[in-house]
Amino acid sequence: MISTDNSNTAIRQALSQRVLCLDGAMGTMIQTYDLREEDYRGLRGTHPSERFADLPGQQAGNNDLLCITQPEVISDIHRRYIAAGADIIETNTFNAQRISLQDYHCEDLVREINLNAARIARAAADAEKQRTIFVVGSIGPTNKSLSMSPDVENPALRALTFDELADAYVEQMTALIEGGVDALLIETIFDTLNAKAAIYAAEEAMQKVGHRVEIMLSVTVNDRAGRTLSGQTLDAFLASVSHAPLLSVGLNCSFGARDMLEPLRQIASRAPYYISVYPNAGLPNQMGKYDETPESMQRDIKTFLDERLANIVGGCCGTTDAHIAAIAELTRTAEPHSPAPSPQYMWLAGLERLELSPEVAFINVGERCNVAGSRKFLRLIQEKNYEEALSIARQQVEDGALVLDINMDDGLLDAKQEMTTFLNLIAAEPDICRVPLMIDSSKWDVISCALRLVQGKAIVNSISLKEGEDIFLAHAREIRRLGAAVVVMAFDEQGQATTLERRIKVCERSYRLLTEQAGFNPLDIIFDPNVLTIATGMPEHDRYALDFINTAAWIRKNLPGAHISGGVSNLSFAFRGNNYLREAMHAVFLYYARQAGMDFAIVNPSTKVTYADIPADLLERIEDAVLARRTDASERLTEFASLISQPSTLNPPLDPSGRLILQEPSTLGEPSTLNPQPTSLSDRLISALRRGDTSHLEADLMEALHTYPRAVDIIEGPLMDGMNLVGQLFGEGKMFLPQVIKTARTMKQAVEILRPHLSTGTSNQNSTNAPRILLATVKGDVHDIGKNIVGVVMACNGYEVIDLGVMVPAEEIVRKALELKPDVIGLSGLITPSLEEMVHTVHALAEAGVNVPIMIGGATTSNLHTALKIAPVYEGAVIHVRDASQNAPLASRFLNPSTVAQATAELAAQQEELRHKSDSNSQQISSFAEAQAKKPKYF
Ligand code: THG
Repeated sequence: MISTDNSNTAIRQALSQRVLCLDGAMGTMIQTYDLREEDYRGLRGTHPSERFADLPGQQAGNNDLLCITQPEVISDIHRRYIAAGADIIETNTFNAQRISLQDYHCEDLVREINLNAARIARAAADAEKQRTIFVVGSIGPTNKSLSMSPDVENPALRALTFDELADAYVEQMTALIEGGVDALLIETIFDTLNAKAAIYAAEEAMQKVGHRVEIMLSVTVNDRAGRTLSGQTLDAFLASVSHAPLLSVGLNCSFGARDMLEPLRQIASRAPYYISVYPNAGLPNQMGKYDETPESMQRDIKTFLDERLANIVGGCCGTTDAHIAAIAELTRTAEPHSPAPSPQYMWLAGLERLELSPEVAFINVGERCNVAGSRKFLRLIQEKNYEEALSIARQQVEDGALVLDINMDDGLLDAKQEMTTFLNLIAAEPDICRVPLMIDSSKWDVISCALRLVQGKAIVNSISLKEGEDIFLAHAREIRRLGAAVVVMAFDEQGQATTLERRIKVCERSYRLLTEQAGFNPLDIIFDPNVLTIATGMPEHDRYALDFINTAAWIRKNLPGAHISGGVSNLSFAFRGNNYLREAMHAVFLYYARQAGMDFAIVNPSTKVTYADIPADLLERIEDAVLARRTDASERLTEFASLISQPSTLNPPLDPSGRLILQEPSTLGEPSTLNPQPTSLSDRLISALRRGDTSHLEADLMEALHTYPRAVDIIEGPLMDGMNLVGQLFGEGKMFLPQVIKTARTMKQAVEILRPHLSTGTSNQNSTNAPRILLATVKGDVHDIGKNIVGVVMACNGYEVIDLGVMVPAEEIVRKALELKPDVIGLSGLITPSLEEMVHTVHALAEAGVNVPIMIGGATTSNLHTALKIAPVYEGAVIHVRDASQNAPLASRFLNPSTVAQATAELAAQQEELRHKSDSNSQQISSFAEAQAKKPKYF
């Protein structure tokens, strides 16, 4: 067993004293060497070799391969960054795991690339004799998401499993550690579950090599709402990775430095680690070049350092050694950031964080998604009616549940499979997965599988000492590595603890084992001292509730940090069928248990009965039973219960003095809904789309069919208005991506409901053939997250989507365009060289006589570049699309005969204006000679 102590690494010591400078982008620097296909393959260079001559596909762009084929180039880049003043250099391994390398048919080179990369960087670092240079292994996210489905038809699908990703990372990280890196930098995190897989893998890799290195995380904030692409807030992200022994967390990539200030302040104020920040050199401009000069970036990073927000600063996409020199200069005098104190309260997370602060005080966990605790939920799962099963989850959140318990344990169900399906479906519902989940199962394999599916910080329900210490500890350690809190039942080898003494003994023993041997944070431990059924008529059961309450008080006093929970509905099983009485008992129990320190409870969140509302005579009898105040308490309560005639009523009839009127039937109306529907039909449709709420969609659309002249008018009227509103809210940061996708799915349902009513001959919504969109990531580029999202959104909008994948050569796109005659073509690309490739592709399409609208999207693309470089080579419309929420409304404008003329004219005018402006601006650009004179000198 190797030491878990990281407190003395040299990099940690350096960070305690000063701000360190991280190097800049690898890609931008590689571009300065103007490498060609033959160079990537190693056919040319200092040690030319035929080894990779026959690798299929294109290799230009496969930067990680250069660690084998052009080590001098990589070494030279490290040397240039060190000369510029970097204290930390990153290995050239951002994509060097088998999942990404598969795109280049290089998956068998993982070990060699990473070993080489680490050694090249190490050698460059060690060659510097004046200063200590640290080497960190660059670990990218891959282009697959563990939390989001790649397929519109199937939100439960995942392109990759946690274990596949973790295994790929273990392979990469093992080689990096062996090659001598000081730390692993898990960077450009867009999905926290991917990062959790990397953290999990890092632990395993360190165990394998028998050597510990530091772990650093860097997240990418993807929209103006300050969330990750997978929808988490930064607070939720921090909570979800808080189990890892991190050296630093921070931000990279994103927009330019200026837009990082707010999120940086947020993360720096909360995270109990050193803080890193390494922005892009701004957003790519029309030429695909990055606008921020070393001076302007220096100014922005100086504001971070002046506010003492960072310990590590550097550069991401678009930065070069000139930028790093400017940044390094700042670090010489900058005051380092002091990490925030460790959190005082428990952190849990879904898409949002839940902090158990004194203001929250109490967490009610919704019990209804439990096949063992709800006949209705069981039936829905048996019938695979997931839609309605999800609505039970949603209703509980609306009713105020702060956490949702999910339990699929049933003899006739495949619990693991059902858990997987349901958790993946929940992940696509932002109004449900906003809250943390409680994974409830008595089967370890169900728990361990479930923890690999949730990106947030969940709670495991439960583990116990019933099978002895070894299993208890093994499970606890695994839960910790997967980043969850845990409910510990008061069971041991002898069984369920029912007396006060035994409950205390088992909880105390569990606490010691968890904190002293499994490395558990006491704040992440929740004891369940067993809520058992009272008033059963058996005297042995009389003290069950009271003993729970007293155990809770003891735990609060003696086991610092730990929490207390219980399944409250168990208490009243003796009164099954009498919901009012049951809920009244629960209210009384919670009233006393909360005072004793119970701060979690698994309950039905829709309960309406409160302690204060219970009529005095009933209250007395319930308190007698809960607090074991009389030996005949159980009898007296049972007697009272039989007098309450309407067993299921929640609002018992009271007389004017507040006493129950017994034996009077009463009826209970439907509970009023929390969100009243907007009144006008079009408002209702727009609102349904915006909220992704399909519950009234069918009825509203049927009504619309009577109001609007043609079905297509509904799509192009209120539904498109809804999509536009979503696009606008997304742009303003008021909605985030999972919500946009949910909206798109609602649109899909709407289109499907309307499809039988769409007559032929109308614009793009055609009952016989749906409009067809051809999508491709252009040659040289393997990024496809954005393109895949567009595919989902367009499919939802009734388009037939033909996705040609990544690295698609222009000829292939032309061939498919001629063969399949799409109504619109979407070209995607993330890296700068893709801009040129897009010009080439669009030109080739034009040559082939294609003139359908082309949509351009991806990080480096811009309105300006589209207007200046792409649109002029094409006869039809070339439309730049800012984000995936815009594709459908834009496409519809260009495909609808009644709007196309205006849309085309507006686009032409807008692009003309951009070209004109750019013309007049270019007057100020320095002459070639001036530019040459400013050329940095490297050699
Ligand atoms: N401790 C912990 N976890 C738990 C429990 C616990 N998980 C399961 C359970 N106990 C808590 N959940 C429920 C859920 C429902 C009910 C009781 C406990 C319940 N259901 C109705 C009944 O059985 O009468 C069924 C109603 C219906 O079918 O709709 O009471 O103690 N850690």
